[in-house]
Amino acid sequence: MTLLTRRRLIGSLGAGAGGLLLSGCDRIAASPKVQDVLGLGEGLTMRAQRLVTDRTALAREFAASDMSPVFRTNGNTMPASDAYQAHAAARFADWRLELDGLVRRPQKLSLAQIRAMPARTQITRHDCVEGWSAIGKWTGLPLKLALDAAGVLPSARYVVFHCADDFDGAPYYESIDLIDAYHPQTILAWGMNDQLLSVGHGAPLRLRVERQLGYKQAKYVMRVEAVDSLARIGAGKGGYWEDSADYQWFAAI
Ligand SMILES: Nc1nc2c(c(=O)[nH]1)N[C@H]1C(S)=C(S)[C@@H](COP(=O)(O)O)O[C@H]1N2
Ligand SMILES: [Mo]
Repeated sequence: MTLLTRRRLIGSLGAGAGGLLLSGCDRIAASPKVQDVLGLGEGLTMRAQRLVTDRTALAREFAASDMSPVFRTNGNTMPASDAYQAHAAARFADWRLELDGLVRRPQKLSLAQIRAMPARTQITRHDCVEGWSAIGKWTGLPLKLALDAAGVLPSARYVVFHCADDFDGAPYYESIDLIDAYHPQTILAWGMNDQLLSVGHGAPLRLRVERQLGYKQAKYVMRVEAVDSLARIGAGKGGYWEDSADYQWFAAI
């Protein structure tokens, strides 16, 4: 279901319930009790709307002149695995992004195929919990298009990003819910600041989920998996830092 239909659904549910009550009978609607109920309904609808609106609002986008002269790297800057390093040496020519889990049509996409798909470019601010920020330009495939190509099943609730790197043998991974997955600014970025994404910044593909903090921006994404629960992934909290240092899973900014 698209965000638009979701929003319409909530809107029409609210209008439907109100409409039913109002069209019923003026005499009943005039009684204080019924007015309470109507008031409550309206409040709930508004709160539901606001929740949805907040989740779908766009992160601020900046002008080229706002871009940081230096965008530092953080966390892992070169996955240790031989397989990754062989792919990097070959400029990811034989590398494939896997897209599987709760999907109708599992995909294996080459970097060339991904770059041939429609791309979005956005200049946004990256905020790391360690206390630094940087404004950079990201270009990549809207995650929605990748998910639509695979046909996400109705039972899916989250999207997991499996990365090539690890910390002491624990693989880096991250996850987001479907609202963030279908958000228009959520992209699998292959370009940064008008260049191909460097290894330090997560080549060949890294997640940009612009409404959330730095550690959610998974680098070295090898596999995208649609799941119905995060319980069986890693230690079950939805991400490497969530599992190992109790970072918040929902790291909205
Ligand atoms: N795979 C992977 N993704 C990662 C990390 C990491 O160590 N490994 N570090 C995270 C953190 S804490 C931050 S702030 C950003 C840093 O991205 P950058 O190196 O492009 O600045 O990547 C995030 N994504
Ligand atoms: Mo970070």
